[in-house]
Amino acid sequence: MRIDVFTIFPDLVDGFCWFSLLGKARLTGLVDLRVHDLRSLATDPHRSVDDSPYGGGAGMVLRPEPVFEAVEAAEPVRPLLLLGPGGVRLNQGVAQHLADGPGFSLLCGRYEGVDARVAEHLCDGELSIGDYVLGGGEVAACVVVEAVTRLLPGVMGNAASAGDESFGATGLLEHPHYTRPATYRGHEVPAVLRSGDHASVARWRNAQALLRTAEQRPDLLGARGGLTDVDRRDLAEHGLLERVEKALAPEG
Ligand code: JF5
Repeated sequence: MRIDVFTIFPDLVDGFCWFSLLGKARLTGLVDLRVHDLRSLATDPHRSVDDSPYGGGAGMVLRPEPVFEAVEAAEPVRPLLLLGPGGVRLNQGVAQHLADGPGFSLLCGRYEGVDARVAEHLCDGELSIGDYVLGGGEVAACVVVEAVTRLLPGVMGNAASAGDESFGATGLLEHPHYTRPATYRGHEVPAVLRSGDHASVARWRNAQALLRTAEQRPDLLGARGGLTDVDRRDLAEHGLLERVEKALAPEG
């Protein structure tokens, strides 16, 4: 998959994206990530990329020329998405949609904003990572690149992991995980996980995932269509059905 990122801080994005499984995927050629410096084509002595806003006001605006020229020189893979709080909200579905395609590109805004002609006449859409304001789109770009590339076949170490986890096939938060030691500072690993009974472990994990989701993110259980008969059975087996139904009641 090819991904192009346009930014005035290319080292920030490129550096982040050399770590861990994403860095490995770049080394093996699975991910062709190209980070472009918006200043690279600026010819003026100060290589400026910003200017004061028409109409007045505080702060600076990213100028159209360096952005249009950098994008046209790179011929990036489309869609080209502008990062900013006004865009379509990134979620697991949006990440999967981008992972299913041939690639995409990201433009990192900075300053008080980007000249509106960039969004209107150069970009294909806008993408947000959440309802808060960042100093620039670089960290948001890293979030998008990581969320998408880890879904690509062959990028994650364990092929089963991507589907098992939170927001995967189940639409639930994950069950809790444990590793050695069996007792740490007096806190024990649940006995069922050490029983060797895989069917019991699966029912316990489903009950735990349902409990966590009902208490922390009841909206996710609603979106999934509530509890199934199997869910009720697994919860009842562990004495958790009443607690989960209480958490899902209209008053919360
Ligand atoms: C940005 C001007 C873009 O702040 C963000 C952002 C928030 N959620 N998703 C992205 O982007 C950076 C800063 C200033 C435009």
